[in-house]
Amino acid sequence: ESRPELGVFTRSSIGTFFQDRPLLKNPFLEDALLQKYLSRNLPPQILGTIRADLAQFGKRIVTELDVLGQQCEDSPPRLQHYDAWGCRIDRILTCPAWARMKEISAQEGLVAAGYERTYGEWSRVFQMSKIYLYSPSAGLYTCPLAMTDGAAKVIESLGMTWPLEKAFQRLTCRDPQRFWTSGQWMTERKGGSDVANGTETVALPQADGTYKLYGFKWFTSATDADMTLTLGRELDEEGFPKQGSKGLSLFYAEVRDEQGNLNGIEVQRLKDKLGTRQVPTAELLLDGLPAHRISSEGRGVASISSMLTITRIHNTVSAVAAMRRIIQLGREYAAKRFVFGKFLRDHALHVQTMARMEVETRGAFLLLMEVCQLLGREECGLTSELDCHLLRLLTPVAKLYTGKQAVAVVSEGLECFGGQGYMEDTGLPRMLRDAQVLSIWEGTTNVLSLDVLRCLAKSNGQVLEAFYSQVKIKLEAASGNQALASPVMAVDCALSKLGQFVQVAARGATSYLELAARDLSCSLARIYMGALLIENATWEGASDSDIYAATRWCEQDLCPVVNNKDHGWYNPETPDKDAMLVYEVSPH
Ligand code: UCC
Ligand code: FAD
Repeated sequence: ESRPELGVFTRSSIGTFFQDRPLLKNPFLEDALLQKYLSRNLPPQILGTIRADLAQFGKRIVTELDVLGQQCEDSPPRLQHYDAWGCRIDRILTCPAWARMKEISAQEGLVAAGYERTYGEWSRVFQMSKIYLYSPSAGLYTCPLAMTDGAAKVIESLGMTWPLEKAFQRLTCRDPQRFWTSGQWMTERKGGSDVANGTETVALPQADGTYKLYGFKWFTSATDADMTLTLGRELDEEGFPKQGSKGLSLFYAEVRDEQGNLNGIEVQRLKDKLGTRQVPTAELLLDGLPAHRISSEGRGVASISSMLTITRIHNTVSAVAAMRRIIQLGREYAAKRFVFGKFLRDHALHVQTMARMEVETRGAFLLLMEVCQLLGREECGLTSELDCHLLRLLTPVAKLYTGKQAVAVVSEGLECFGGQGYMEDTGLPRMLRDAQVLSIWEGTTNVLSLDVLRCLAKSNGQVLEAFYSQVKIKLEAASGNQALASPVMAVDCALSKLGQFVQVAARGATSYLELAARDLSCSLARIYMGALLIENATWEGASDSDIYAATRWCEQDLCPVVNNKDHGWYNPETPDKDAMLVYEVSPH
């Protein structure tokens, strides 16, 4: 019997086995669902061009952008308060890769594509597909792009009066030298959710009709932006700030003057964050920031809501993209990692784990694309009233549900790499740290659930009507398809339960609905995703895996709000019981 070669483990020799790393392959070519979605939906005359653009961009992600994204992570922004001669400069220093991302974003039209509308109603699907491929490699440059897109949308909605016309051109151009990014400064120390009561910033009118803003913005991301949209209060006749939501107006401000110095802004400090470390997020003192009021007086929140719609859709893009990327890497790794006598991909239990992640991702992806499709149609004037209601409802539903899914799926995804999934230099842990913010910024899960309630309540039943009829249309298209009989029945049954719940709940107290808001939003998400998976599986080009995905999705509780109601979770005594549980005092 030959002795093992012990020499390989001595001195500087550390063994001969090295695990092959998971390779990033062209994320477009690797994404069967995206490709099928495009083939199913896009008109033939644009399909080829869009596919070619995405395939080319996918290649660029692998060969160029992914490395830049990692550099953004490795060289986080810094704040330089003073120059060598003691002058206060508050310069935010970002790395060359971050600057390069700005140039590439302009060249690739990552914002522009949404406004050029080259592909008509499909322009948003095209733009968001591109950002979806880019996001996991973007070093979070998707954050400024989201706000830039949102600002362009606000300007387009409000109309292009001076100086907004110039800003709009900059935000939506493809010329890297002229391209601007925007901030979105809404959060102050007293409140990021409760903006109406949390905003202390005051807007002092100037003789020329402009304003100067004085206040403190507690979170401002991508603070290296060129301009921003922000909220402030005007003064009443006695000189006091007008209170509440109706006291807030929307302002446009340019962050720097022509010499590049900050315009009446002091950067207090940069935030020390769990994730999104690539992005500078700062606390800002506004000390006379020159600004233009761009909403009518007191219509600040309503006017910035179109920005919220866009940034929440971008948030959904990032959530789904993170799930898709961890699965792409995970399945690559599973074909290379050899344990217990076979590759991971041949261990049924491992593949079952990944299949569960895949089903979540498919549901999330289809909901994302549905929202993008609706947005694109709305922007081309092609939406019915029903479509508009649906877009209003599905935007917060998609944001809140996919934000939570992303954390769960990416966390499970890290485990697929074993200990390596926990090692910073693999680049994998960053994905989990970055995913965690998706359920916090742009409205937390609870706050968006209340937004869902508000939008249901405001429309006199029409929003829910839109939801129902869309789900029904999708189910009817699958009727007669034996392979889909079981998921169709499950969604139909959940829809009826939801209907009964809403009818009863609408007659109850507001507190009842408030307690149910999160479960209701979750039910809306699961039912709609079920209908979309069924619709996707009904297409003639669908595969067996599409049918299987729809079946698996619909085996879960699609309408948890009803089960939880039956458990008495929303009863008048429940809040006290919940408080008892949370605030139990130690007996010693
Ligand atoms: O977090 C932020 C940036 C992070 C970095 C960028 C990430 C990009 C994405 C990721 C990519 C990687 S910026 C901060 C975001 N902050 C929030 O999302 C705030 C969360 N809070 C809310 O959403 C609240 O629901 C508020 C602030 C909107 C509620 O405020 P009020 O004052 O209570 O407002 P009201 O009275 O409910 O609404 C005032 C008006 C109403 O219209 P009218 O007056 O005509 O009846 C509402 O219907 O605004 C309308 N409105 C909306 N309209 C309110 N929300 C909406 C909406 N979502 N859509 C349409
Ligand atoms: P709070 O409102 O204090 O919420 C605390 C908790 O209470 C949450 O769990 C929330 O769900 C819950 N809650 C609040 N109200 C209710 C209610 N009525 N019913 C039930 N539960 C409720 N903001 C900007 O304006 N611009 C930016 O660029 C920006 N960048 C950010 C970057 C990062 C990395 C982070 C983490 C945040 C950023 N924010 C930004 C702020 C972000 O939008 C807010 O943190 C977020 O909206 C929540 O507000 P808050 O922190 O005040 O939390």
